[in-house]
Amino acid sequence: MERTYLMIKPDAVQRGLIGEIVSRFEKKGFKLVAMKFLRLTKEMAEKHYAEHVGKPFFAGLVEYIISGPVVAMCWEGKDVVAVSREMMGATNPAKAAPGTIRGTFAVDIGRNVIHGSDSPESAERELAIYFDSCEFVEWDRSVQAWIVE
Ligand code: YYY
Ligand code: MG
Repeated sequence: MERTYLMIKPDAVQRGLIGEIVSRFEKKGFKLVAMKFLRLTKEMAEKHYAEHVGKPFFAGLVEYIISGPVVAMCWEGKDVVAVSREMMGATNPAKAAPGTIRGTFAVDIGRNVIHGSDSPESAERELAIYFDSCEFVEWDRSVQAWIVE
C-alpha cells in the first residue's frame, strides 16, 4: 500500500490546528503508520527542502520550518500521495480551493500549514529523513474492508 510523508508545519502547531488536520486524514480513511513531534534542525530542513536550494524563498523557508515544533507523520492508503495533495490544496493558499486544508486555514504561501510529498519517490526520500524503519507501526484496522474494496 502507498505511503506518504505529511508534516504539520510550525504555524499550524502554534495555531492549535494539529487535531483538525490529523482528523481530516483519519476521517478520509487513511491509516496512520508513524507520528513524531519534533523541532527540525537546520540540517534536516535543508535536506528536506534540498530541491529548493538557491531559490529566493529558500532561506526564509528554512527559517520558518525550524522556528517551532512540527508533527511528522507517515500515512498509508490508496493513492495517498496524490489524494493528500488534493486535500491540502494549492501551495499558495490564495489559490487553494475552499474546503482544502490550505484553502480553509491559511492565507500566505510562507505560512501554508502543511507539507505533503509530491510523489511516491519523494515520500520515500522524505520519510527516511524523519523515521527509522523500526518506527513504522504495523497494525490492522478492523474497518479496512469498509474503506477499500
Ligand atoms: O510541495 P509544496 O509545499 O506545495 O510546494 P513547493 O513548491 O515544494 O515549495 C515548498 C514550500 O516553499 C511551499 O510549501 C511554500 C514555500 N514557497 C514559498 O514560500 N514561495 C514560493 N514562491 C514557493 C514555495
Ligand atoms: Mg513540495
